[in-house]
Amino acid sequence: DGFVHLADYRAPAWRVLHAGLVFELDPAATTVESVLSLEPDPARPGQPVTLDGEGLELLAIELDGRALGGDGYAYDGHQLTILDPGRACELRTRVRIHPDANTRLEGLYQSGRLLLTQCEAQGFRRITFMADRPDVMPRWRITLRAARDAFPVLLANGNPVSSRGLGDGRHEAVWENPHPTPAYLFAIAAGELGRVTKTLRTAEGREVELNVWAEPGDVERCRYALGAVDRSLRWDERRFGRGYDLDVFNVVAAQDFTMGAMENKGLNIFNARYILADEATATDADFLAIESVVAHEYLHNWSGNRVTLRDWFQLSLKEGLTVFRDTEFSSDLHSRALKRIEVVRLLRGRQFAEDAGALAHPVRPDRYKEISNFYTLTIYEKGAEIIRVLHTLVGEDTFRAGMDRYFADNDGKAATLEDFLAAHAAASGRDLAQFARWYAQAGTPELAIRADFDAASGDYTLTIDQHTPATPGQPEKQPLLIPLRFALYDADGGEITTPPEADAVVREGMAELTAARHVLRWRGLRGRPLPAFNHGFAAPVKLQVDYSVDELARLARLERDAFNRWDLLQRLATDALLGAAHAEAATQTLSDVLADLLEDTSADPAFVAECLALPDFDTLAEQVDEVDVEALVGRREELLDRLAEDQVERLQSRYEALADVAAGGLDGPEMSARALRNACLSWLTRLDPQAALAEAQFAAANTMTARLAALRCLLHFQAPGAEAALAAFQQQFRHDPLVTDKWIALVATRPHPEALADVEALMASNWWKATNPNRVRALLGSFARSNPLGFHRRDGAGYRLVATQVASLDAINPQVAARLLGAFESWRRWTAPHRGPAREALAALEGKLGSPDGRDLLERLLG
Ligand code: BAL
Ligand code: ZN
Repeated sequence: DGFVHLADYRAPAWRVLHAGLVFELDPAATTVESVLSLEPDPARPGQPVTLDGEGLELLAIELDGRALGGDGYAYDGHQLTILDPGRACELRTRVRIHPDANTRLEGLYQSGRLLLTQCEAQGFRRITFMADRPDVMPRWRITLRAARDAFPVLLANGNPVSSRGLGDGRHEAVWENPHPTPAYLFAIAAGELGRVTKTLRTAEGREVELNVWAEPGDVERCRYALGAVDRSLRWDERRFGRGYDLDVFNVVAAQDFTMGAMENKGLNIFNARYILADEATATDADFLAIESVVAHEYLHNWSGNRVTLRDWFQLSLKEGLTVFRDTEFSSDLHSRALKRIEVVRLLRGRQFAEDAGALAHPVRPDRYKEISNFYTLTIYEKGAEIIRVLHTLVGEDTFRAGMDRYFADNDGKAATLEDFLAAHAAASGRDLAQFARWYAQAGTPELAIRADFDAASGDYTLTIDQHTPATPGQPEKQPLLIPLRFALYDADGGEITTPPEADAVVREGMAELTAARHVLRWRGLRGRPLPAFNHGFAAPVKLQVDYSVDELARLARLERDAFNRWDLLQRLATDALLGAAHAEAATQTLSDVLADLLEDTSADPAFVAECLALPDFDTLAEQVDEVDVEALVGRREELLDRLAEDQVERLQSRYEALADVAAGGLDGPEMSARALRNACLSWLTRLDPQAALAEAQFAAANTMTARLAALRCLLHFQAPGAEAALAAFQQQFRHDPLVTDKWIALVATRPHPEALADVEALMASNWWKATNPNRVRALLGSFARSNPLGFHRRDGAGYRLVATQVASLDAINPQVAARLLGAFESWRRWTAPHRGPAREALAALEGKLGSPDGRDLLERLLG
């Protein structure tokens, strides 16, 4: 049926104990000589050796020193099969590959003047033959040879062993990776690279050299990333007791890279946007993203590399866990509340939509056609939320004990989610069978909570119904184990701490929901209490609780949990936009609370800025049955206009007062000041685009954070100075692809149907580079995902543009194309005038996509 099924998993019949590779590097034609030490599984005798190899030009093949003739092997362009040798043996092959023709950016490819690799998930088979599956984990010796002038630096996984000149202007470097490592973690990087470096001693006493490499002109912009590597290493020692295990840790920045970054053993390769930064070219958000992605990749060294995956169905075992770990890292180093807000915005805006749309899938799928299509928000972000649920249930100490056990029991192995749960079950003494359903069931659970108060008896009852909607292939759902935090406030604002009578385990303000319905009952209360739920968003669910506007306003003052205070404002804004009955009251209350916040100079300005940021279009769209794009955008703009009018003096005063702190520097208060200042600027420009405030900020800016925010205001509110500012910005940064991506994304997201023409003009210009994933995402990704008025034009031109580009990108880089196609995931919920053109644009793609990635996605979108 074209699917790979989890149930069909078989251990490999042959293991690869050691891989010795020799590369003769050349962009046009690289040869790879490979010696694989193969060993049969004694339990499965008589099996042929089958190795993956995608489109390789086979030059030579020998088994145990003897050339194999045509009857000894078969190669069909995808798989190499060798008749059962009947014993452990050594297979030597030589192949030729063509990095300069590799626009997929999988396997070995050229980026500028560098040669680089990307192997996860199945790129290694494009380099040479291998059992390209994560449960085959050889040790590696990698020899790189190349012309010294073009490729002075030669990097590979593991530790450097030796280097020497070869005469003829060529040289050689040998690397050894002593840890059993699957092929998806293989990496090399070669070319003219400079570095920033630092040597440190780990807690276990190992001297480690940390290097961050980039093309020579970019080296100075690697310093922040180097610091982030250092902080990540120390944090993993402290918080998880995990040390680093090689003599070097290398990171390389690449301008052409499909993913964000890649955790290859000892040699992380990064999209340059998650490495290169200084205050003149990177925003505060960029700095924080860099730190978190650096941490993510570093932390994979244990959660992913030392303990790897048995098969790709377990992808979230490393990705969800590592997102949980990098999120904890950022929360420990900066503001936990702000990090939570950032994550929840992503969940509600994007992951919930994915989990409710045509592409919904469980965190552990049970079948796939193309694994590349499963590097999703569900695998990553929902996967991390599930780990957080476990953490909430068992607490930090028991969680740490479970992690210690998981690492100890599975070190050097290829593990499953069952191994992970077994370790945590043992450490906590809990049965995690019901918890495991989180991995099997797609869809966002909904909790509907009804409150009843009997004034005569003082009995107060909360009835909590749990429901998970149907998703593709999963019509029926079972109840999940959900930890629901709650608090009850009495009339004086005090917290009622008496535990309820309950048909669920209840402790310290948390109920463990396990059934479709639970009832919590308090007796003899003096008045109707005010309940609050899900503090810190401990459970990744949708809550349905009826609150009056007065109750929301009271809660906004009572709740101490910063996340919940922010969330109440989101709720007020949502009611103002979608809650017909009390929309006006909600608007007024929201405005009053925002006024208090803007006047509260003791509150973290970044937190105030988050409160000013209303739920985005995606988050709102996720909460209505049918998405009327123009109406939703229109209502949101009206609300913003109204709120801005109410606050104009406070906005002006905060904008001015924060100017000095915001002027520069990367400390928390400085970033916070810029966040609020830019939020104020946006609201003030909205009110009066003619005022020269944004123009002045643009002209005076000495950080990219201030400059880009001003440019955004000018462009999006179509202010008088917009064109001149854009031209100046383009000119100033024309040699910097990452900064160029920034203005391109601003043009592509101008909230107007006419933005389409600007996108088309850019595609016809020299700025367009279809082979560069960052450029494609900046222009088309931003347009499709973050410009509702442009993408959803009534005439269907937005859909046609994106679909047409998906077809041509599919032939260049299928993963980038497939990701773009995902912008249609919710198309069935769009109103009829949009649904028709969307369906037509998708149908027009049938027969036009050559890649399995694109075909799989299109089939699911139309299915
Ligand atoms: N493993 C792919 C990139 C990442 O998640 O780190
Ligand atoms: Zn990852």
